[in-house]
This record gives sequence, C-alpha cells and structure tokens, in this order.
Amino acid sequence: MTTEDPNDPIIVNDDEDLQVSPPPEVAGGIPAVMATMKHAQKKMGVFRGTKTLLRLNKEDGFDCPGCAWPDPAHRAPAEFCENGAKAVADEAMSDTVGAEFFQKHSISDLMKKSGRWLNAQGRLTHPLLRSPGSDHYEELSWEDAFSLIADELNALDSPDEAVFYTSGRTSNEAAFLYQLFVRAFGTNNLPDCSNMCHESSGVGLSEVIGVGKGTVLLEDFDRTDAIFVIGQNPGTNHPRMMTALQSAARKGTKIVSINPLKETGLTRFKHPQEVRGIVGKGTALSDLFLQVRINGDVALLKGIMKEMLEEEDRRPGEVFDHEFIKENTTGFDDFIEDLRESSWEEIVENSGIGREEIRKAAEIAIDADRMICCWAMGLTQHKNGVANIQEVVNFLLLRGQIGRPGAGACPVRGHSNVQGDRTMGIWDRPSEAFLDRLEEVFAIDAPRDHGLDTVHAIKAMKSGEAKVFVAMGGNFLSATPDTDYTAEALKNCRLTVQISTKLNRGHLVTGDRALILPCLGRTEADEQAEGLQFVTVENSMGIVHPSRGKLEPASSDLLSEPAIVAGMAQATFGESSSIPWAELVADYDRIRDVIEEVIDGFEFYNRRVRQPGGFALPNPAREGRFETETGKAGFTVHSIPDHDLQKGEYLMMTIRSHDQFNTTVYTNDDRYRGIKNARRIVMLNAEDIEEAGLIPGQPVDLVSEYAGTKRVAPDFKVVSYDMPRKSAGTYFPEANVLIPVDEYAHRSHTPASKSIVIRLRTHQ
Ligand SMILES: Nc1nc2c(c(=O)[nH]1)N[C@H]1C(S)=C(S)[C@@H](COP(=O)(O)OP(=O)(O)OC[C@H]3O[C@@H](n4cnc5c(=O)[nH]c(N)nc54)[C@H](O)[C@@H]3O)O[C@H]1N2
Ligand SMILES: Nc1nc2c(c(=O)[nH]1)N[C@H]1C(S)=C(S)[C@@H](COP(=O)(O)OP(=O)(O)OC[C@H]3O[C@@H](n4cnc5c(=O)[nH]c(N)nc54)[C@H](O)[C@@H]3O)O[C@H]1N2
Ligand SMILES: [Mo]
Repeated sequence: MTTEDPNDPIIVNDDEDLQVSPPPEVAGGIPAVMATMKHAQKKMGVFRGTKTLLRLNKEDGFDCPGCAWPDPAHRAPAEFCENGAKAVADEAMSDTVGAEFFQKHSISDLMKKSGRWLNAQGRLTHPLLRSPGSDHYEELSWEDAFSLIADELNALDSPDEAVFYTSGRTSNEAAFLYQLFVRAFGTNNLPDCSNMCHESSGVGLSEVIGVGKGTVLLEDFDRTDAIFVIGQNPGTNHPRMMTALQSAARKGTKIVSINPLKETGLTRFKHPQEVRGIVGKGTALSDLFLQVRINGDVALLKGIMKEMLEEEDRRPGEVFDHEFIKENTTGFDDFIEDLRESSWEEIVENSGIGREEIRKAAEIAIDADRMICCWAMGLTQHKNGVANIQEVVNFLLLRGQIGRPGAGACPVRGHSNVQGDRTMGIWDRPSEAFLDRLEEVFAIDAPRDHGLDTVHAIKAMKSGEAKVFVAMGGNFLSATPDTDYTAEALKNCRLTVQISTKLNRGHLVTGDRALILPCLGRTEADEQAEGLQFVTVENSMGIVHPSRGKLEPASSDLLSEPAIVAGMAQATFGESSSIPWAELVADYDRIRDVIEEVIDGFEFYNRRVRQPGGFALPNPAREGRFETETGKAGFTVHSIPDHDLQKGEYLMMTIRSHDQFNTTVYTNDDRYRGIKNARRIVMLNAEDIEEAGLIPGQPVDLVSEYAGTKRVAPDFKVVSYDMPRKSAGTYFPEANVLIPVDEYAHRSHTPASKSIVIRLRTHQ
C-alpha cells in the first residue's frame, strides 16, 4: 500500500505558484469583512447573499452550518463570522449539478478534478445511481433509490454487515430517526465524525467527571479570571469564540495559549463588526503564549502542576483547594506522588518549554479564582488523546475549578450539531439504558453488541465483513485516515450510499453500486405533509435551540434528511414496521415528542425549544455532581509520551487552513499563516530546513513508515515557519494518505492525525 504514483487520482494537485509572506499579526478587522462579502456575493449573488447572512444565528433564522460555538443571549444584528459566512455561502450557492452535468462528466473524468473544483460546481439536485461497471452517474427516482437500498440491506446475512456513518451537520430530528432506523434494522454500526474529532474528550471526561461533555456556559467566559486555550485555532475554526475572548481580555482575564504555532487569532483580534474593529490596533489576546512541541502537552501540564505543587509546599493550603479535593475527588495522593517523581528534565525536554515560562503559566493558574480550559483537535488527535484530556481535568481539579460559575472544562466542538447527534444516539457504543428505552417506546429488539467506530468500519469494509455503506453527510473517503486503504475499503462494498448536499471525492470512489441522495441544507425551507418544519440542534455548551431554513431549495427534487431516513426505513421494513415513519416525518413535532420519551433532559421539548434561546440540557458536573462509578471526580496518572525521533524524522500534525471547512476547500490560500496558492506544503522550523540541506519552496515527498508498510505523499513544498524543532505541519485532507489506519488513540480510537512520524525525501 503506497502512493508512489504521482498521478494518484485520490488527491489531485491544483496548487499554483506558492507565495509565502509573514503571517498577519491581527485576526479579524477589515480583511475579514472583505472576505465575507466576497464569498457571499460570488456564490449567492448580492441579494440572496445579504439576505441570507442576516438570518444567520437569529432567533427566527437558521443555525450556522459552520462550527458549534454557541450564540450569545443578546444577539448582534449580524451574528456571524467570516468563516460561518463562507460555510453558508457554500451551501446556499446558486449553481447546481444536475443529470446533464453527470452525462457530460464521467466518473473517471471527475477523478482528475480537485476536491475544490468538485465542490465549486454547485448543489446536487437529483438522486443519482452508478450501476455496476458504469463510469457515469445517472438520474433515478427516489422510489427506485429506496427500494435498491432496501433490497441490498435485506439481502445481507446479518445486519452487522452494514455500516451507517454520520457527519455532524445532521439535525437532532434526522439523527434520532436515523439511529432508530439502524437499530430497528438490527445493528449498532453507527460510526460518526466524532470518532475522528472529540471522541478522546468524550471518553476522557466521562471516566473522570461522569459526563462526556464540557461543563461551561458562554456566560462563564464573562466571570472567569483565566482562560487556557490549548491545541485550538479559534481565529480560523471558531471565530465567534474570539468575541468571547476579546471581551474577557478587556475585563482583565488572563489568556494563555498553548500551541506549536503562534496562530494569528491567538495574539490579537479586531472585531470585524465593531467600529473599534475597523480602526485601531485590536485587542491583545494572549498574556502568555507557550510554543509547545507537538504532543508535548502532558509534559507541559505536568510541569505547570509541578510548579503549583512546589508553591503549595511553600505555602501549604494556599494553592490547592483541599476541601474540594477531599470532598469531591479520588486519586489525589497517587497523582501527587507521580508529580513529585516526574523529572524537570523530562518535562522541559518533552514539552519544549523552559522552567521560567512554565512558572509564569503556573502563576496565572494560582492567581485565578476561576479558570476555564478550552481545547480542540490539538489535544484529541494523538495516541494519548484521552490522557491529554484527563491531564487537563487534573489541572482543573487541583483548585476545584469544575462545578462552579466562571470555571470548568470547555472542549470546543467542531461540526455544528456533532454534540447533538451523539445525544440523539448516534454512537457505536450506546448505553444499555438508552437501548432499553428504545425498546419500550418503539416495540423493537435493539441490538446489544457494540458496533463499529470509524476506524473499525474502514477495516471491516476492507476485509469484506461489511458490505453496505450508508453516509448521512460528510466525506468519509477524504476525512478518514489512510486514504488509499479507505478507498480500497469503499470499493469492496456491494453498495455505497451518500446523502449529501455537495459533490466531493467520496462520491467517486464507490462500491459496485453507488447512490447519491441529495438533501436539503440548513438554509433551506423544509416543507412536509403538514406544513413548514424547523429542526433543532445542540451547541458545544449543551443548549438546544431551533434552526429554521428559509431559502427556496436548490432543487424541487430534494428531500430532507428525516424524509430520506423514513424513505429508506419504509422500503426496508415494508408494512411490518412498528414505527409510523410517514407520520413522524409529516410533522417534526412528533419526532421531538418521541425523542422526549426516550432521552432524559428533553421534557416539554416542543414547548421549551420554542422559547427564546432554547434550553440547556442537564449537566451534573456543571453543578458539581460527578456521576462516575465512585460518585467523585477522578485524578489520573499518565506517563509523558516520548516520540524518540531519529535524525531526519519529524512529528507531523495535519491542520486546517483559513479557507476550508474540513474536506471542503474554498481556496488554496491560508491568509492567517501568510500562505497563498498552495495546499501541498509542509511547514518546518528554519533550522531543521537548513540542517536537512533543504531550501524553502523546494518540493519534497513526505514518507511515513509504519509496521513494515510505507506511505508516500509526493510533491509538497517546504515552507519555513515559526514552530518548534522536529515538528512538521501539513493540511488535512492532503496529508491523510500518510496516516496509518492503525495509528489511533488508546480507548477513543481517534486517528492520531496530529502525531505522525514522517521523513522527507527530495521530490524527483
Ligand atoms: N472555518 C472552519 N471552521 C471549522 C472547521 C473548519 O475546517 N473550518 N472545522 C470544524 C471542526 S469539525 C472542528 S473539529 C474544529 C477544529 O478546530 P481546531 O482544533 O482549532 O482545528 P485544527 O486545524 O485541527 O487545529 C488544531 C490546532 O492545534 C494545534 N496543535 C496541533 N498539534 C498540537 C499539539 O500536540 N498540542 C497543542 N497544544 N496544539 C497542537 C495546531 O497548531 C492548531 O492550531 O473546527 C470546526 N470549525
Ligand atoms: N488528517 C486529519 N483528518 C481529519 C481531521 C484532522 O484534523 N486531520 N479532522 C477530523 C474531524 S475533527 C472531523 S469532524 C472529520 C470531518 O469529516 P466529515 O464530517 O465526514 O467531513 P466534511 O468535510 O465535514 O463533509 C463535507 C461534506 O458533507 C456534505 N454536507 C454538507 N452539509 C450537509 C448537510 O447539511 N447534510 C448532508 N447530508 N450533507 C452535508 C457535503 O456533501 C460535503 O461535501 O474529519 C476528520 N479528519
Ligand atoms: Mo471535528
């Protein structure tokens, strides 16, 4: 398994002349406004563009299909950010790809186009079928599409031979119906994008604080004294979080950022929708920037806590919150013993941060009565992703920083409803209690064996154990690790089905037969038998609220995601189903009524979700109750990961540019990092470049070797960047070919997309 072939069609190189300039010092400001308007008008036209943006994140508008950052209680007239506007424009664009497009372009022809080109062609409009052996997609009716799926599913020897993936844009209503269909069919094979994203947070937090979600609300940012932002690039990926950081900074809250890169958004920010954001220097955001080595966070956090321990030894009782620790936690003594034993040498070496800087971070933590820790993919996508998260919890527990206002854990979620999908039961490892409730309410036999997560679904398709693949959104081929391996896995299937809004590479690498089922997006009006519907979503802080699409759908032939699920279910189960699919879909209030019956925290769902601002789901840890096995929060002990890099080896992280949403690439520029026209680039430290005898701009091949197999990503240009020695930065999804499918986190099985050992060789 290699990608030695430079013409490998899986990722098409459409780079132009690479230009590199120093990254800007300030995020936001006028360039962000300009970028927003450009995207909106180019894709939607002036009128549709402005109208659409003004409905974004409003009480009676739709939820931004970008990230999962919550909306403030008092919303501004324009409650959106540059990158949210790009995500909206990309969905609400006026161009379409219909049957004619697919007559004109064969699949092998489309394989030669880049993912960026495919996405830019427009919205999918009709159901499409690729017949066995055919090089074209052809239009078919919804009825034929559903009966084809039903025939394939019913022909399987076991329901476990089918896999049902979900990406995180799917609404609560669609997600609930989808998992119900899948469980009524008889399997828990429900992998999702969360498996590749915050699964390490979910697993880590559940074990030690009893809830797999964050514990803070947006208002906590107003009353905290210190915010640690770890392994996260909010200026690009959660721009609306910048508003919260800015207002905290103006109140004197200390902000510490821990990142191998000095991300533009983490230093200075100008609010693009404020007068002060148009003129002026912007607000300084980081009081302390710690340029940690890739995967040096366990070492660094231990260092900070060891400093705190030394201060506690000097001033007993003044640093740690002993009362909280005694009443509410377990494992403190073992934790402290390990902290005393860990050596400063190992901490400094593995974190790449000197004692003095570590000391400064510890002082900020000690001085903060209330502290919040935020994190994202920089912590979760490592082999020790779960340990990273639990080390953050240790840090919070030392001063009782969980379960009171202004303090807590804040995993910042990615997709706009990824957290809601999990609440709705999109999970390969559902609890027994959840399955019991499904059985009671719907008179079905819910499967009890755990299902396949993303990594194991790929492996099962590769080995032939799984034969039918259905994806509710997403781009499974490009988002998963080991692109070539995953491609083989998908090709092995008898049927692959993609429920999508836009064309992506995942539609081109298919099973014997393939279906594309085009669906409504967030922005569009959803008319069902009993009238206009709205859907609901849960943000990163556990607030459930409505999302109402208003635009005219891109095509009259689109179905909503819930209607597509009902169509598949009715065709698969026929008359024998105990579930009234058509009735549920006719009025989504009925779906919400059954959700209320199955899932705790949704009492009076239909009434409460119509209240301004929606409602918060219960979160015991937020209130200081830890529903773990011991009834207490747990301190845990983790060893410092050591990558033992040899000469010529680098630890590679795969990250997002400023102009992409996951696998959807808008342009080949990365404005906040000063990179233009190219995505096949590898960022390296200047001294490493020199030591390797390379020069910036030079093309190299990236090679990853793993357990006797070799993977190559050819033709990446060297970019000199301010980053720690021995680290490398590349973009997702171009570098996914290098990530071995078996290189995933302990227990959460999240691919180690941020710590892959690579070598470089000259590109011939
Ligand atoms: N515009 C836009 N918004 C998005 C997305 C998008 O693609 N585009 N994607 C959405 C999704 S699904 C998600 S999950 C989020 C992702 O949001 P992020 O997690 O912010 O995204 P990444 O680009 O993966 O960046 C991770 C950051 O971690 C740093 N990092 C890498 N390795 C380490 C490490 O070992 N330690 C530390 N401390 N830092 C490290 C990188 O330098 C980078 O700044 O954003 C969501 N929002
Ligand atoms: N190397 C590396 N790999 C990674 C990551 C990384 O940091 N590095 N990050 C991981 C993370 S955090 C995530 S979340 C995953 C993302 O994985 P996915 O969620 O699978 O990927 P996306 O690129 O978000 O999916 C984009 C596609 O979704 C479809 N789509 C968009 N909106 C809708 C909608 O409303 N409904 C439906 N049905 N379809 C829609 C469109 O067809 C679009 O082409 O990737 C993971 N992969
Ligand atoms: Mo994500």
